[in-house]
Amino acid sequence: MTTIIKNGTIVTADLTYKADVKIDGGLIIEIGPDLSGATVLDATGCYVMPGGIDPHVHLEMPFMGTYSADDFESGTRAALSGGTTMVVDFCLPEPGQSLLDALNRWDNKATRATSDYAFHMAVTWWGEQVFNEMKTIVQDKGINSFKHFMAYKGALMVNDDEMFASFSRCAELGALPMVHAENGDIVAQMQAKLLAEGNNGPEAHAYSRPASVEGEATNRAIIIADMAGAPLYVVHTSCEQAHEAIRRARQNGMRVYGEPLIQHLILDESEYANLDWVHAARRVMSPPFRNKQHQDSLWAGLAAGSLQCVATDHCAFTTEQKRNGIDDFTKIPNGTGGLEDRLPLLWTHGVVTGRLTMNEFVAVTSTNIAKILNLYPKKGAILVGSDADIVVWDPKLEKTITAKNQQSAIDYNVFEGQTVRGLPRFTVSRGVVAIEEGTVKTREGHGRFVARDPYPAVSKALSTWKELVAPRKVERTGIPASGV
Ligand code: DUC
Ligand code: ZN
Ligand code: ZN
Ligand code: ZN
Repeated sequence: MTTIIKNGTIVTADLTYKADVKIDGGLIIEIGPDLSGATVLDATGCYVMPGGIDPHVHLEMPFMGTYSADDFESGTRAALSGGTTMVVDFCLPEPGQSLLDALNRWDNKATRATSDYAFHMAVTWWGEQVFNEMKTIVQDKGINSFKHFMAYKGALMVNDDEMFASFSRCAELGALPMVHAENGDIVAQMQAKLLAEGNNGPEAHAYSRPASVEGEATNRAIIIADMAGAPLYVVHTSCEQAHEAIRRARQNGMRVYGEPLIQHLILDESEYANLDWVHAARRVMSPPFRNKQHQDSLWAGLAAGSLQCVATDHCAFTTEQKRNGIDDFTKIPNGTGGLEDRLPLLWTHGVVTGRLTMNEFVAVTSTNIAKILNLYPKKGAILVGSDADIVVWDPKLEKTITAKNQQSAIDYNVFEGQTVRGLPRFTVSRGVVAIEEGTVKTREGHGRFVARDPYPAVSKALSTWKELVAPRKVERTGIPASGV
């Protein structure tokens, strides 16, 4: 049964042209003018783009004494509603726990996914078992990226020697280390000080994690990766200091990637000054929202190519869950949603305003991350042989974002009241129509795990520092006798 996407304009990361797309068996089998087939999806007036890939989500994540509220079913349903056809979640072993045991749990949760998905593995502790299991994870389990938390002291955080050991192992295996870059030691002290001084409200969350703390950790992780001969992916890059470190590293020839979130691009620190505790607490996430200068830096980085991907860090908690921190901001579960709104918001604030071209939009929502995670051209492309993960994007469709008709399981939306222009007319997941003009047709369990191979190239460090760390013993003659 073939499907034709007809009369649309194909937009990829590098081309814009008119053509039809023919789909069979979940794959794109032909691209060209005047194609015909059994089922026709009318794309007149629309852009036909690779479906979005969100490289950073936490579905049913055990965190801060609770679980994030969207599971793989509601989370991927939200994703597809907004034109995202693949998500990458983080498998989180507890400190001391086997990576393979944790992966079993994640495999079970993900059977409910309605879109395709992959995993990053978190390294939350270090030891011989982790060292050994990393090889199995890369070579047998189709996971080629490892996340390290430099914050969340006493829970998920790893220290510098653990990171250096793990990054070095990544370099050997052809895997990509990733970091949540915030100095967790300083954050912990700042939190204690603020609480002791009576600052227990959600605004103190932002005071405890300023931009410099993120900039320091980003710099540190870059140097550790460089010394280990590994590339580095910095998740949720939210400020100029972190962006600057990434720019500088790239200029030095390092493969370092930065990922702004749609939340940081659109929302700012004034949210935490809201007099309504609930309003502010719902927006508590790490890193926190920043000011306009930081936002401008992130937008500039996306246009200039010094930042590569826009993600969500979708980690949604209900108001009831947020209330856990009513007397103590450090107990407010960290996280916000965004899976359904990422593409429409980035189109509205990026493409409609002229800050991004349509091709740059495709690059930062899909193609770049497909290349970075070694998913390309199975994902992130409109090419013959690629998976038919496609969004038929209608630039004239409008809506006002509201929790009343969102797919996410939570009771609010941090973008409530924002009007977006540009929405999916169809979202197609491996050839199957999942969303049609706002009607949800997703199928629980349709999603498949996408295995990723290790990278052949990543262990070749490119840094200008490299020669300084290649040891060469100096052979000396004339060693003086003792007593001289
Ligand atoms: N930040 C959040 O806000 N939530 C999940 C984890 C994280 O790093
Ligand atoms: Zn994080
Ligand atoms: Zn409010
Ligand atoms: Zn995260």
